[in-house]
Amino acid sequence: MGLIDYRERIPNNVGLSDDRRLQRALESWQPKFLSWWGEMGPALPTRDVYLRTAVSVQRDGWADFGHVALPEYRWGIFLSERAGDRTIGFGRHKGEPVWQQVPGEHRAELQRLIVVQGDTEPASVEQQRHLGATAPSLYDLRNLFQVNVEEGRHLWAMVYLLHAYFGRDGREEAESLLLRNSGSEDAPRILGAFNEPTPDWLAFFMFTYFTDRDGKYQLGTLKESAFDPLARTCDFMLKEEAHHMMVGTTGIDRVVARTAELMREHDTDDIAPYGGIPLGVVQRYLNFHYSVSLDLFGSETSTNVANYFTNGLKGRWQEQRRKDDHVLTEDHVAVDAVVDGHIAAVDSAALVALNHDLRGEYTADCRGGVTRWNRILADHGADAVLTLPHHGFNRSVGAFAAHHVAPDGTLLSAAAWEARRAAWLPSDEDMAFVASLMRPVYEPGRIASWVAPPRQGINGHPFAYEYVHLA
Ligand code: BYC
Repeated sequence: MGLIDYRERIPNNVGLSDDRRLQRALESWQPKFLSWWGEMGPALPTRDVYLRTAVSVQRDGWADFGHVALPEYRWGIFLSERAGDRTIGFGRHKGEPVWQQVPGEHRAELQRLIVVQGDTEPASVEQQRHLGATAPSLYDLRNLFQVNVEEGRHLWAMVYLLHAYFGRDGREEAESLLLRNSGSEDAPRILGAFNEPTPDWLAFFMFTYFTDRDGKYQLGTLKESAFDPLARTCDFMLKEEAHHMMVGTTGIDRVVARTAELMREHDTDDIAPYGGIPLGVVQRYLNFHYSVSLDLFGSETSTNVANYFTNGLKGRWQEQRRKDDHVLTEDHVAVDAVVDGHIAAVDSAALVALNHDLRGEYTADCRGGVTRWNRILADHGADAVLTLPHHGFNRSVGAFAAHHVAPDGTLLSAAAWEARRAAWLPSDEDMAFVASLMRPVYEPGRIASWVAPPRQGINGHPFAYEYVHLA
């Protein structure tokens, strides 16, 4: 990078221009990041895109809008400012001052958590690489790129922590984050959902609703961490995460609204001939993305999570609002498991059940989405409803991984489950049909047949604004 103005090129509030060691680490990593972005980032050539860039953590600084050429996006490094003397809120170090450096005894676990988090960010960019070729509108295309550059920035956020606090091991891990790839046979991404393809825009909206929402909850637990730089980094990332979930929530809203509109107009559920996505297909996509995202919470009972909590590395969702001792050594909770061929609530120590606790918060949030989509259906006069499948359905991680659970929670034999697969999960025909609808619409103000336009544009601009200039 040569002689550069770090505040200008890499907006930051970590004193980068005065930190030679960090500059050197980033100078060697940044060209590799840019070459990864070129190879694995958005494939559609564009001249510029109307994007927001975080240029400071002040109220008006974290969302600076303008048309930007994608490779010139300024991926910055920001930690939320924290007022006062923060103390550790949970676990055996509760009440002690938070850590500004990594304690030797927790180094390996903290590094692992940061690497797992960091690995998901570039993975999602890779998964979404080809979606630009089939965007339903310029507005949606812009949102895709906004999500992509911010996932890129979240990668920078984790790489900053690895470079600044984990020495040589951290630098090596930062390089490896660019070497694993989504879906790769030899070097896949770490977590399952990040190796699944995102082949079409319905999958993208489901991913940004369900999988990004796991991100919200995991970041929410890391923002409680006793390791203050991690806590403050995650707190700032959550601001950006909110937009990604808005893309998912309103994306599915708009698909459901269009589907319901076509059902009413043609008085049939079979709206495929009219260029809409039948509700059954939407339900099967929902089933898939929800169940794959549940796997991201790990096993219902896990000694890893008990250790993370006890050692102060990872808290609970809204830890401060919990009305208990924040240590949990004496507490017990009921966790679902399969016992003697039935799903039953089994007593578990609360500490090992913290993945289950977080998953419960997440599920309650997801129910809000389903209620919202059902209201849209009802408003259009449709009696059909969408539902969230049982948490045991289609699981590869945890207590239900070895079982076959129907979306309604019935335990089945493997053969009975397989016989119903196409009714519950997207079939090859579903995917081929959705793929057939995916044709790009790049004229400002126009939109594809299968999705309703948004209620509002971005940053006060109308839907018809030229959000993207293609190359
Ligand atoms: N796939 O004790 P267990 C986001 C591994 S998304 C593959 O049950 P634990 C985003 C696990 O690593 C948020 N492997 O679980 C969204 C462990 O391996 P080791 C990402 C899995 O450790 C959209 C073993 O199985 N952030 O930000 O209690 C776009 C036993 O695990 C999976 C985080 O996840 C899986 N699904 O919890 C962009 C936060 N699940 O250690 C971004 C950081 C588990 O025995 N990560 N395994 O080799 C964590 O807190 C925890 O690692 C997990 C797992 C919650 C993932």
